[in-house]
Amino acid sequence: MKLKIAIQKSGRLHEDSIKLLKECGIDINNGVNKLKTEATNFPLEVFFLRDDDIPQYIEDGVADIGVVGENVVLEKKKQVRVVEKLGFGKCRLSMAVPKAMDYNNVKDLHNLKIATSYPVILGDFLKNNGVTADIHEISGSVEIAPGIGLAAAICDLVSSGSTLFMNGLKEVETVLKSEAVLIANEGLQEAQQLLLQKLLFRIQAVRKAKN
Ligand code: PRT
Ligand code: ZN
Repeated sequence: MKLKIAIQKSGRLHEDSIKLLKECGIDINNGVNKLKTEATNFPLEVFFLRDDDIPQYIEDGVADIGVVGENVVLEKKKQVRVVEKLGFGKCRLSMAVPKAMDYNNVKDLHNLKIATSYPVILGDFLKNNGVTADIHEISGSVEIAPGIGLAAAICDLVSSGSTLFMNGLKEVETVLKSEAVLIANEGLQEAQQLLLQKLLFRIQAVRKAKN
């Protein structure tokens, strides 16, 4: 019996996800271009996937647990349990507008065309603020949208803020603060649940030692 974990194949969360397992004393053969591998000293199978696909795989039970940004969990709205915050991959989902725009509050977004890769979270945010706007979903390079006349504002992930700055944009609202989280299937079998507890115990010890 093994616990199956899904982590990002490549990208911002990949290294830290592997590092977390290492710090938990779990050795994995991390071959390049592999889709899955196994831990040598813990009953763990590791799947390497695109982050966007991870919530679905967990909901379907293809993997038992996964590491993914809270932003992705909230956008995908899958039936998964958020087990633990992991303290890396920190960023925020923010609204940004051209530097020259006279922006006072969220009502200034009314009737604007807003580009984002997070239409669900943005839709909820606008609704909660009583704002109607035209959400334009694009999958990447959101920050260039205002510059090429595709949208008047954007809603995108920010960490240092330098990408916004380089594109002549200013951050005007924080929609969501996010970090990597451990998620789990909602109907884990008892054996998997016990393995998750064991892993979680190690994760918490590692995190405590860092604080
Ligand atoms: O290939 P795959 O689909 O798996 O990866 P991806 O390209 O969709 O995601 P990836 O690797 O870019 O990000 C994975 C996760 O890392 C995100 O879902 C977030 O939870 C988290 N994260 C943390 C970030 C950032 N920081 C971040 N800065 N994700 C994206 N960014 C982008 C941001 O959108 C901006 O365009 O990085 C750019 C630079 O940010 P600044 O503010 O530092 O300039
Ligand atoms: Zn992705």
